[in-house]
Amino acid sequence: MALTTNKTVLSWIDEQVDLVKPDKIVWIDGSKEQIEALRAEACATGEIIKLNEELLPECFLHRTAQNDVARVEHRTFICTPTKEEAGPTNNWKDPNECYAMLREIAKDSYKGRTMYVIPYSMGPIGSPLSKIGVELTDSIYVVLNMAIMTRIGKAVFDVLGDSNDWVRGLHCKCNIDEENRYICHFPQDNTIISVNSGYGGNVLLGKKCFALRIASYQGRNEGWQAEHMLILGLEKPNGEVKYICAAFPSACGKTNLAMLIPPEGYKAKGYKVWCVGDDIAWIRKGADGRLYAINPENGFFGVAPGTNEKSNFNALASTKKGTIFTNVVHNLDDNTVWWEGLDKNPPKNALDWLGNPWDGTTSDKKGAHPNSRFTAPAQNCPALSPEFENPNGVPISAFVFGGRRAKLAPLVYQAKDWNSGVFVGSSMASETTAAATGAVGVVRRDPMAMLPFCGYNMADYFKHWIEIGKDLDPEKAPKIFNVNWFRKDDEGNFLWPGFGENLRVLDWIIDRCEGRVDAVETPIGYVPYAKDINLEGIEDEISYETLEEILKVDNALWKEEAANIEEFYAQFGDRLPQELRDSLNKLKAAVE
Ligand code: GTP
Ligand code: SPV
Ligand code: MN
Repeated sequence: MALTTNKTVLSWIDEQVDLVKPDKIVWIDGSKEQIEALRAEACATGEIIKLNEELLPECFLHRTAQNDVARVEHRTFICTPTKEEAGPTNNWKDPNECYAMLREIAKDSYKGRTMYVIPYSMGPIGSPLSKIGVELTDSIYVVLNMAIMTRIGKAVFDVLGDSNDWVRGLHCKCNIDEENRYICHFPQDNTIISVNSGYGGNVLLGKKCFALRIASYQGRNEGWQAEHMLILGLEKPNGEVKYICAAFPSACGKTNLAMLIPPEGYKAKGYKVWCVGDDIAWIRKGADGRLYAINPENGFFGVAPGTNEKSNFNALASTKKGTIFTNVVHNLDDNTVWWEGLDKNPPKNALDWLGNPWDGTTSDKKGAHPNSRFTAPAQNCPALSPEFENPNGVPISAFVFGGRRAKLAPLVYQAKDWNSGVFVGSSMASETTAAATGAVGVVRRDPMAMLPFCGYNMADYFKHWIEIGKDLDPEKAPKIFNVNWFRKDDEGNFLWPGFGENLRVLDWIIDRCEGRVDAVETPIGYVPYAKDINLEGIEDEISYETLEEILKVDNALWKEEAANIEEFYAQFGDRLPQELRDSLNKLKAAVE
């Protein structure tokens, strides 16, 4: 039975039904009974495996196809009427040609299958900052993941009413054929079509496709921002909480930072970190003239490898109930899961992420895929912010950019003003990770961590950032910073201990926002005096000299960097905002 009378929804679904020809249609109402029935059905077909109910209640394991383990950036398209609107950093297809191609692929693909209709809200249902989508899928795995990652069910349609303001999403597994895999966005039509994949970012259409690609386009037109950013609240001993949004590229530490546990000394003083979000932020100016952010998601789709009690206690705790694990090791002895970096005891009797026998010691092959993930309910997180459901979001004090740079960028620096901050974000670069298919460890420019996620011309996106700043009272505008947890020595060892210790840097950032600490002025911005980064308790992990080393700005290296940025900027031609060109010229002059 249809859960809505909204004509725009019903007629669109009719069209899709005509195209893909499902055997039956199931409307997802969000009820516990329906979810349980779907879990049982997916267990019966082997699509998911029920894990140990005592140790991991309501948790499941899923294995994707071997050729379908990460986002596919080269098969992701922004289908705006002109190529210029998509810009030089996006793949583009003509919308009409793309629709025709996709129709051919999707045609009859639900034959013998069920169409699930998922109404979902990105952001708290009914919040003025939230938006609604409907995803059609032939995958129970997608339904179960969307039920964790978003707010789903009938209440969403109730809020939508007769409105046409919702995002259409069609997902067809087809044959998981790599050669015919396409993740396509039609920003002008509020439409997403994803075919031939069953992997997270390609098929959970509320996430990257809607909440970043489509939403960034909507945000530009409507005066707000959709960003690839975590949101955290830093509580000081006096009880005051300051909020930070941070953009790091995929698998560069957002989940870790968002759920950080303060080092012992800080904990004792009363410091706490509250997690509002670990991947996406929707940001809008509030009535008081400050920027406010909500997390549009309702769960965490986190990188499993490396997650352990020490590196991210809160993330691990979040996975203990109601979680779906994808492409990790299946421990057959106790029917639980394992991944590299969980602990030092790989199971002896296990299956690897492909489902092949694996014993953790004799094989040199990894047991879990490097991009294996957990889908965990946000409510499980012990550090979840009390503001998580606040429909108006949280006020932002600082924006932080960062990436993996083995040599160049100092541990932290502050941009001199908003526009220089936009320059810092626009020229961000990072070594690539396993989150997308393709080479790993190659330095690429990834502006604001949005390279794979910007739904329109990146130069116009930069312009949007500049415009947002013009509209803010500089006193109320978030201050902008850059961090780099990934500086390495010549042997390839990380110089900064990272993880929980990153609080030491956040503390400096908030002190800067409050005007409580001086800094050294350099060609790239304000860098801390080494004495102002507290090393108490980690002196055996990092010496004062090493700290000084990773705070240094090497003009010769920055000269190269500036030349590199200029090269990157060239592709945007005249569309690049003059403000960024000015910032680049200032940097060039300063390091000369
Ligand atoms: P997406 O979900 O892909 O957007 O990524 P994310 O940014 O949330 O990534 P996540 O926090 O899961 O980062 C995972 C990787 O970053 C793991 O390999 C971690 O070990 C590593 N990492 C996170 N924080 C730190 C840190 O402070 N120092 C070092 N050296 N590595 C870190
Ligand atoms: C990322 O790659 O940035 C992710 C994971 O957060 S995915 O949802 O697959 O895009
Ligand atoms: Mn991400």
